[in-house]
Amino acid sequence: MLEVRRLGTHIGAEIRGVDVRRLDDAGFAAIYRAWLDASGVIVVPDQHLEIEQFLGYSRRFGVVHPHPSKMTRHPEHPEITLLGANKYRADGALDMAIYRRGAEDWHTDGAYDAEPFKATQLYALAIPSRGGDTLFASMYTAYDRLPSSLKERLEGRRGAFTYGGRRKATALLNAEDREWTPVWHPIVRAHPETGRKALFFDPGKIVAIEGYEGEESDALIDELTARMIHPDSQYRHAWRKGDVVIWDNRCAYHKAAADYPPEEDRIHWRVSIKEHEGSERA
Ligand SMILES: O=C(O)CCC(=O)C(=O)O
Ligand SMILES: [Fe+2]
Repeated sequence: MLEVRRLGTHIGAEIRGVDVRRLDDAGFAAIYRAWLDASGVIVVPDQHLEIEQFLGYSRRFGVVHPHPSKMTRHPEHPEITLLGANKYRADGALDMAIYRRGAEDWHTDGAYDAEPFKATQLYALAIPSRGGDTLFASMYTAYDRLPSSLKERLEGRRGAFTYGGRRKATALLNAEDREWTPVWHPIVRAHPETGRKALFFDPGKIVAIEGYEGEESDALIDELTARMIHPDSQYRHAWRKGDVVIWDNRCAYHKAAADYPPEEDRIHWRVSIKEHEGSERA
């Protein structure tokens, strides 16, 4: 029997009693409902997946797309990104872009794309003896708790986003893929399935907020950065081998802790999932 247990107060649920390789439509519908109800973070522990089974389960959530970082793609399955693989360079130095991937800022995945990723899903292949958690926080709570004057200032405004943002952090991209034309998204977005408003913001990818010039835009970005996360809006996931975790980039922020012993392995298969077939760069 499928069991759903809440994790954080505002975000996260764990599903027990399922094997995602053998899930009928009613079972998947229950998981999907729990996912929407849990602000978009679902943990399914103790799975034993081959790569095609992970892809097959991921495709039930939407359309699986290759990530723009070509150098971290699985050599035979471009839709799979390998997290944490090849983190030592040939000269023995730790590649910080790989080790600290996803750890610089709280973020949502794919804001740089005309159609940001609906979801991201990870499957844990190797987990270090300590550290290496992933933190999640609700974008619904972030929006709900903005002062009403700020909500008014943001209503209808769009942000411009690129892959590397203002820092131009593009180390995981091939040289020919590093130039990005900004794309525009509303900063306050109603979730297309739940209808709830969420703060769609990413300090590492936003370059400007529409209607504000230079310093004013930067000041507003700093204010939103300070207001996007609340201690009680979070769930911190401590990984176990075999965990499948999916998050909804339309209502959940995340961040890697990147604090594990670098000489140990922390490896995941990762997929980016969209709502639609897209024509974005891949
Ligand atoms: O490795 C992690 O914990 C998450 C990294 C990340 O930000 C991502 O995969 O999008
Ligand atoms: Fe991420």
